[in-house]
Amino acid sequence: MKETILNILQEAENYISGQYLCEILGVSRTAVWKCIRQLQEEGYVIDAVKNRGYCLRESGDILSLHELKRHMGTEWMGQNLYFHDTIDSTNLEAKRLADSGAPEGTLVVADCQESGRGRLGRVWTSPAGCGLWMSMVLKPSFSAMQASMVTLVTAMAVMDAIEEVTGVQVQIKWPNDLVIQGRKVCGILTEMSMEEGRISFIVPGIGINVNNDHFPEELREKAISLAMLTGSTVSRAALAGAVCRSFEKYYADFLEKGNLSGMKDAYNERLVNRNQQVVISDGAGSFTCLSEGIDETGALLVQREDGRREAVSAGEVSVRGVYGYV
Ligand code: BTX
Repeated sequence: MKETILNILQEAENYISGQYLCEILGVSRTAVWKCIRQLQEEGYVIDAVKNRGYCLRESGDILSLHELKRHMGTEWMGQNLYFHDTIDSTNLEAKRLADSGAPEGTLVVADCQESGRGRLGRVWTSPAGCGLWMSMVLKPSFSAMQASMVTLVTAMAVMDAIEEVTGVQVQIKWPNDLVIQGRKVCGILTEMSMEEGRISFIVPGIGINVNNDHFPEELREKAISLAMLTGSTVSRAALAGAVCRSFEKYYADFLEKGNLSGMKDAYNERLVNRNQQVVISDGAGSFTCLSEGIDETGALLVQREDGRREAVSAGEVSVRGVYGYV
């Protein structure tokens, strides 16, 4: 019933009388009032005026299954949707679901992650009430060789979604970070499971700092949130919907072409350290080179100091600027 009242208030542009709600729900005024109180406790700003009824003022940044569904507007991504107030990690949960038969397009969103994960065993700080922590399940038929490109497809999707929802221009730090003013606003962790040489599923996990007003000491210089830039609260549910819609578009292009040729130029335009010196580190050590941009497989084309050119594959490498993170 609470859900129905919320839907009615969200669709209405003006006051809805208590009497009308009682009639169509077939319940007492007290029952309606209880639901209104619950919605207010969840954060909805609802005016209650005698002789006029109820009017929903704003939804602000409420992250819930209801708000996520309302903003999804997708064909397949997020149509099977899970929301958790707190979870260990949305990537871990998406992998558990994928393992037990969840379909392609399953989406897991959490308000807070207790064990948010970055790449190579690193920690992703995921406090409650301010970030968008989400993981998607893909069950593709392409080869494992193409899987690393999914991270770049995801980065494009998130970049467009952030711009659509906030108007903020984002840059990409190859292969899996989105940055603004040299600070990380989003990280992407793509994980894959194989069986008998074939991909059984891929889980791209996205962490976006949305409404954080501060970061722990160790991240203060490295991290930024969208609200810190815009000065206003951003709806995480609206952003999640925009990410999923944009992902469907880029992923379709990737599947059609089998590579990133359809988005390579747009990716390179936003590459934060394009045509700059970067330090690449892998298991064997590190070297300085000029970063020229990605090719259509998503590898980073670099020129070594002795003039040799090579393509560096994403994976177990990290890239940083000569003077710092970018
Ligand atoms: P990464 O290994 O490239 O980045 C991790 C590093 O980023 C950390 O070592 C730390 O320095 C920094 N960092 C940690 N938390 C934050 C933050 N909130 N904002 C900015 N910088 C931070 C990047 O890994 C991939 C992160 C993916 C996170 C998503 S959230 C949903 C999904 N579930 C999950 O457990 N991980 C993914």
